[in-house]
Amino acid sequence: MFFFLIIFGLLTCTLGQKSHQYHIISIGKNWTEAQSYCRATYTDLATVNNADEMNSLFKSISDVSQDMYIGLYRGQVFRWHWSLTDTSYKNWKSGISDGNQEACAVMDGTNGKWFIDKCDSKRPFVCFNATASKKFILITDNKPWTDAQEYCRTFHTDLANPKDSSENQDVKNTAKINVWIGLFKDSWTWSDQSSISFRFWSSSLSSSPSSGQDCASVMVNQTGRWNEVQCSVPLYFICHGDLKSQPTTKPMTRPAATQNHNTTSFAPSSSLTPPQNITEKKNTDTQPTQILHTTTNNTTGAVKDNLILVNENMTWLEAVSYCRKHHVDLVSIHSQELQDRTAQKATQASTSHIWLGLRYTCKFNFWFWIKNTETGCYQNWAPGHGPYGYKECELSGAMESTGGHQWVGRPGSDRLNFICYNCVNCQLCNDVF
Ligand SMILES: *[C@@H]1O[C@H](CO)[C@@H](O)[C@H](O)[C@H]1NC(C)=O
Ligand SMILES: *[C@@H]1O[C@H](CO)[C@@H](O)[C@H](O)[C@H]1NC(C)=O
Ligand SMILES: *[C@@H]1O[C@H](CO)[C@@H](O)[C@H](O)[C@H]1NC(C)=O
Ligand SMILES: *[C@@H]1O[C@H](CO)[C@@H](O)[C@H](O)[C@H]1NC(C)=O
Ligand SMILES: *[C@@H]1O[C@H](CO)[C@@H](O)[C@H](O)[C@H]1NC(C)=O
Ligand SMILES: CC(=O)N[C@H]1CO[C@H](CO)[C@@H](O)[C@@H]1O
Repeated sequence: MFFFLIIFGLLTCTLGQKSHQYHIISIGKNWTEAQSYCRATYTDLATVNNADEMNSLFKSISDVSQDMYIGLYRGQVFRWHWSLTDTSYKNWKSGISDGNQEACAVMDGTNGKWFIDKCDSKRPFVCFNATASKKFILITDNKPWTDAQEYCRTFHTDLANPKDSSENQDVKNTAKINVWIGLFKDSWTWSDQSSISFRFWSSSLSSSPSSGQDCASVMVNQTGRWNEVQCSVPLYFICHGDLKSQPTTKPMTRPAATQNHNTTSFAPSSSLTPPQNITEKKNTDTQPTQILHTTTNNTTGAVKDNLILVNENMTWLEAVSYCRKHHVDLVSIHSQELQDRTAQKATQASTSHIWLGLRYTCKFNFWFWIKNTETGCYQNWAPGHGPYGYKECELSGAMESTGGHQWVGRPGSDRLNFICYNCVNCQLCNDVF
């Protein structure tokens, strides 16, 4: 029963960096209900900044069977956006009348000034290629603006996006005729009011706006391309941001006593016989039933349900023995994602706290996870607990079953419910734990 811990990884934490987290909620809701749900539980309905984010989001939802809402809806006010990246540079012809309606921008090939045209007019265009030695390429086929954008995104990077007068001059010299550039005006607005210009519409959408289709969904059968749908249709949806009521955490610092040790050993008592007739709760989450948390880097396959709440009151050592006998181990939390899933299970415990695989060692004066990985940096201590908090020998880590689900130190002899983990898909286990 002896095992070794690599303490080094646990203590070299880079704190404060959080990846852009998406959460797929597989419950059908209309758009406004979905927005309320995301705002109550996370930050908001999802925003997508660029094609890379969209592609990795799409990879992580490849096993979801229904279309999903994102946070984009048709607003009242039309605003100019760049197809690729927003820049503040402007070079409009004087006297342009700019109504509150859809429009696209044309560059005058004789002087480089911009003017407005209907987006379905057919014109030649200039693409931008980030990897080519010649950045701007003239395409002389006449196309509507969206088809021109699609062409440039397929064969190059995007439509030309001059960010200053020198680049504008380059585009003009490339074109010499009137051409579309990557500037368009629409009324689509993000739920969190961010001004992100990125759009990922399906090319099969009709160009005339269909009445009442004022919300955007991700189409699973079209590699994540967006569709215009009626906001009253119940769909699955995507939220972003951290789970709410997640307090900020203090850094775990390396205590002086450990400077010369980067491994130690810990042996739970092997003489304990786990109690018999244990009742377990598997997959019994009732609210909301089918939440599937997923992050952009495709760990979805492994994370579905490998956490088991054991509704039995045991000491910390009994809990460790129980989990090792029946599953793999007591849960160790190395990420926000795992914290969220553990917290969700914990709400069904009958005790105020649940044991985690977290133990304090008097000998070296620090806290450690019994299952450690190099990636673990996440922590969620309640004030007065953890590395800066109250300490005594035989202290073990527990999570609050409700509220902020913060971690506290409790005497290992307390009797609490606990959460074990299983390897559902062992190939991916190292990604998760
Ligand atoms: C433009 O970039 C793409 C990659 O995005 C590359 O495959 C292609 O060859 C480039 N085109 C030209 C004309 O250089
Ligand atoms: C793709 O999904 C959309 C929206 O759900 C649906 O209208 C369309 O028929 C589907 N297309 C195919 C080829 O399955
Ligand atoms: C969504 O449903 C709620 C009632 O559950 C309703 O009040 C609201 O108007 C609906 N939203 C849309 C956009 O249909
Ligand atoms: C997933 O993302 C987390 C946080 O960004 C990272 O620590 C982890 O290594 C990633 N896993 C994979 C399989 O890429
Ligand atoms: C465990 O302890 C809690 C709180 O003391 C109690 O409500 C619950 O009934 C106990 N469960 C068992 C199985 O003894
Ligand atoms: C698109 C993609 O890479 N999806 C993968 C996500 O992970 C699961 C589980 O390993 C794979 O089966 C998918 O192919």
